[in-house]
Amino acid sequence: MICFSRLSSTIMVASLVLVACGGGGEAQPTQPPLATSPPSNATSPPAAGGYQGGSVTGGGTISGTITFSGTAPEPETVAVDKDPEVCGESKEIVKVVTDASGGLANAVVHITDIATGKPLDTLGTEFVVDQNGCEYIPPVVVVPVGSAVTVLNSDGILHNIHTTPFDNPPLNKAQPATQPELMSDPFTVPEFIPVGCDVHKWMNATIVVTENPYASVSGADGSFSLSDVPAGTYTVEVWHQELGTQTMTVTVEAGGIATADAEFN
Ligand SMILES: [Cu+2]
Repeated sequence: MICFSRLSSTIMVASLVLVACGGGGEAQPTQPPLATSPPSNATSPPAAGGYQGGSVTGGGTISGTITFSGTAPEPETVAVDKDPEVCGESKEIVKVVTDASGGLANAVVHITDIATGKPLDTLGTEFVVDQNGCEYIPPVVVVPVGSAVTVLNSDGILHNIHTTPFDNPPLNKAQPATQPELMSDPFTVPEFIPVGCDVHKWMNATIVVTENPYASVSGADGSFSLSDVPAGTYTVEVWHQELGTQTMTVTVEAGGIATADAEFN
């Protein structure tokens, strides 16, 4: 478990206690404390360059639960000035989504320093974000380098998806009511890309471009799992759009399960 203190929007101090459990053996404390974490709005891409996918024998699993124990920011209510018949009269923007146990949804968990492992296409081959109810569903999409995203328009109204990347080609396309889907260009550089809509200002999503397949988004209960990880010691980053970034060091034993929980507060 990581204990994480959010002191301000730009300064964070983290401490770490990580439990790694190998192959059903005893839990054993590992890992030194973390270094100071980056600011809450910082994002860091997966390791730069050179990932090689192939067969993995005797791999292990990194799994855990991301939780939030602090006081969540009040949902923001935004008046709808376009398409209220589809979007509703107002939108409630919930920036920190948790379940009753504090499980934190929509956090990205990824290994940032892995050079070899399972093939990149184990992440899948089709990546979709839907515009539904004037929201992006899902709000976080993980895409391997070289793949594109299909943008659906279940709303059947005009949307204009507009990404603001640093390194990838931007996507800025009107999608009229009559256009049920469009395709982005392939994403070529690992990066966290903010996504918005020029028609509905509250719409918000993140496209996470990864060069390795060890990237996952926490579910509604905060859980995640990264499978077929070659034995070794890795840096695992947890990113949440509102809560910032934590980093932990995780050791995976052959055939084992390393538990990597993280807590934001
Ligand atoms: Cu829109």
